[in-house]
Amino acid sequence: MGEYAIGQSVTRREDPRLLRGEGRYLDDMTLPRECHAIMVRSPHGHARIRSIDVRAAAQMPGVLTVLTPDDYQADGLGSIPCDLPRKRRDGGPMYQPPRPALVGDRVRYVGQCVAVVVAETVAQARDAAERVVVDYEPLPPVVEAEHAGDPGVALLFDDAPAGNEAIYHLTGDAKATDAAIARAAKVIRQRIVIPRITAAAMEPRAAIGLWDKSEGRYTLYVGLQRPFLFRRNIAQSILKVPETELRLVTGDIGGSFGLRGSIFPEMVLVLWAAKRVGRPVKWLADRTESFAADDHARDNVTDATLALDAEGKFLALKVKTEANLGGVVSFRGAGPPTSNLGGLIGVYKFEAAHVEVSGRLTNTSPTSPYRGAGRPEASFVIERMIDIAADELGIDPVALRRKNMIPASAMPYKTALTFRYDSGAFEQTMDMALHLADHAGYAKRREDSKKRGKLRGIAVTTTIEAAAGGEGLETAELRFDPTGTVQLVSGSVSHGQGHETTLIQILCDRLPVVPETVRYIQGDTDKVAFGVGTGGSRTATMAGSAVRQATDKIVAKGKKIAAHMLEAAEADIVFEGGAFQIAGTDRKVGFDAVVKAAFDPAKLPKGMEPGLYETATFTNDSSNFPNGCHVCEVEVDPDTGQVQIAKYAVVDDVGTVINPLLLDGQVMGAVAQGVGEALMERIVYDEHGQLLTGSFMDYAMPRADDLPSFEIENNPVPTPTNPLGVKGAGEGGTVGALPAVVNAVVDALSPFGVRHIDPPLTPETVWRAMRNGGR
Ligand code: MCN
Repeated sequence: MGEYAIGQSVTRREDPRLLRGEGRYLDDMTLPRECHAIMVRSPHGHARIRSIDVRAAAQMPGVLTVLTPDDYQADGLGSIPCDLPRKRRDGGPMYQPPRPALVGDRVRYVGQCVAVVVAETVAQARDAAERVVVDYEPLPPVVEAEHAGDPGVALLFDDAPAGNEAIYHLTGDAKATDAAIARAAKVIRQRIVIPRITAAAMEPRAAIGLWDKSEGRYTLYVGLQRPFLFRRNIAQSILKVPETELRLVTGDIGGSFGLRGSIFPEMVLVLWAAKRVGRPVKWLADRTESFAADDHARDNVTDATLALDAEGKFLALKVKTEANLGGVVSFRGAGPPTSNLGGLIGVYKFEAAHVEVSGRLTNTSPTSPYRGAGRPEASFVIERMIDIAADELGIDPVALRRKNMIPASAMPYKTALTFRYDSGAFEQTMDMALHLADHAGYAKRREDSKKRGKLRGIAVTTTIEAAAGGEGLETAELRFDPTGTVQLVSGSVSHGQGHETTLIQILCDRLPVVPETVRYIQGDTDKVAFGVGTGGSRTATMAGSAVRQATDKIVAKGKKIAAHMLEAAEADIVFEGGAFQIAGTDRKVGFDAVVKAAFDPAKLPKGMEPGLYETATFTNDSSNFPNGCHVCEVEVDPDTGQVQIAKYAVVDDVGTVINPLLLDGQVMGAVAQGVGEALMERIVYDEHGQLLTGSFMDYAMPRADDLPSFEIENNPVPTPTNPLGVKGAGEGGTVGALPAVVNAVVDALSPFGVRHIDPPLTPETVWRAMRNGGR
């Protein structure tokens, strides 16, 4: 308690060792007798494989084995599934193409694994990989979802549905939406293109596979988000062994952002190769390999229609999206285009909404969730459409938002599109943001910019997203020692969010343990009984509530023990100030004494099991809805098109704030990712399916000097959907930043007649927009 409690800005326990270089990332691990794998990857976007000849490679120095698709098939290994089933156009199950970890018939994107070479050293494996001869017959590729169904475009798989459409998803009320559009006074239509981006985590993807002959089981060391989901799928669907024959272990993770939420072929290949060669097999991607072979994200084209009445009241939103799934449907690939569509109508009242999504296969790397996973795309559409509408109707964009906002008094509120908002004070949050950003002083700042020859623009955008939904459980376990120290075991996995600090704060908020002595355990399927993991901004909600539940169980058992020690009735015992006390008296026993007694059968009530270890599984049946308001000001250089973010303010409602310092870090990092997406990041394939952005020379990442000093405040409205009142916080910044930055730039360019520009707003794009009015 005290300093280490909910609401305190405790500095991260993780940081000292990470900053001293004492972290244990994947590449820091070396196992005895370890050898190395290099993947032979497709250089073609689309090609038939005529033959694979590994004879020369197998003779190279240091080579232990070269494994091919035929070996894969002969060993009976399975296909990597898609874990989020959806539907296809005829209503049947979505099309799930086969996805063996090595492909032998036809490659469908640059970087797809065709063979794996295992050698004593990385250099030897790399040399040998260059001697693997694959005879390819190039085929015409398609790289854009919009064109995947064009006449003459081949199906990527012989049994794929027409138009390469693997997923067809509908939501909302089509009839009511069309009726509202038909009677609207004003109808705004806009095509919006959200480019393909990539996570580019600090430590590229890596994996070590181990086969322990004496135990008769596999161990996979890998950075991941969901240990048990991975274990089940890899064991059952791919290796075809019982779950107990696979252990997954993760150490420190150099960033994930959704990337490590997918099962990748390389994970399977190192396990398989380890069994084949009888030694641990390590694989570490280099950066260029990551650009090609990591799952990418976003990449969709949306046609949006916003209908308003004569007073500017929103009536309906209609959205049709073509989403690019890539060359196969990834493990979580069906999620982003279909899972967060409720966000399309934001924090606003609508009569009706309707969404139609086509998910199409193309000759590009598979797409997967990336920070926000559908949420920034949704927020971008609505917030862009509102600014266009405000411009066309001549209404102030803040006033238009205010007019249509769902009032706090309407909570809980069932929206016109799937979501049921539990709580939130959207208008108050916007007003706080306007104040924080000194919105009133904007006109003067714009004049100052003008004097310096710069164009200034401002945007006020709101955000809302679903957090902690879907996989509705998480676990926590508290294992006390007789001396009062404790191990906190979490089913979740941190990739840099600071879970160790956060969850120990929740523990210490309730129990008087010494924070420094708490040992935190995560990410090892042998040490953790079960859990779900991290994603969808769920940990503070789910793992946090599980820790709270586990502390409640400790208090409940402690009361029984204390009652026995104090010779009082259990009902008379209260737990206050870190001690168990007989209510209304000064007779009490300290927490430490109760812990000690818990391990001494002689001190326990008759029939009580000794020990003090409690597990808790928290379940929820609904998401919570973190929301906020971003105010962004940009300065544009009219000569070069260079955009500078001049000012950025955020007010967030993430419910109860567990750690304001860590929350600020989450918001800043997330906004930075949104800024990158808005201004500079873009994965590009040419018409031959070749990847043109294969390094940081071609793919721009935001750096510190691209960002201003952020102004951040909170407007916490605790959610009733969990015992802590917390809402998710890990993604809101990214969700809000994409529309905030783009809207601000469009505002700055409005004197040129620019109505819309698709990101990324590189200097060239902005410069051209100024010259041709955005067309
Ligand atoms: N927090 C808080 N109060 C709240 C909610 C959260 O103080 N009401 C703080 C806590 O410190 C908590 C952190 O924010 O540890 C994030 O909590 P939460 O929103 O529950 O999100 P998760 O921990 O489940 O993290 C997932 C989220 C997602 S989906 C992506 S993607 C993402 C992100 O977090 N990837 C990250 N942040 C990341 N940060 C780092 N450093 N690395 C990543 O890969």
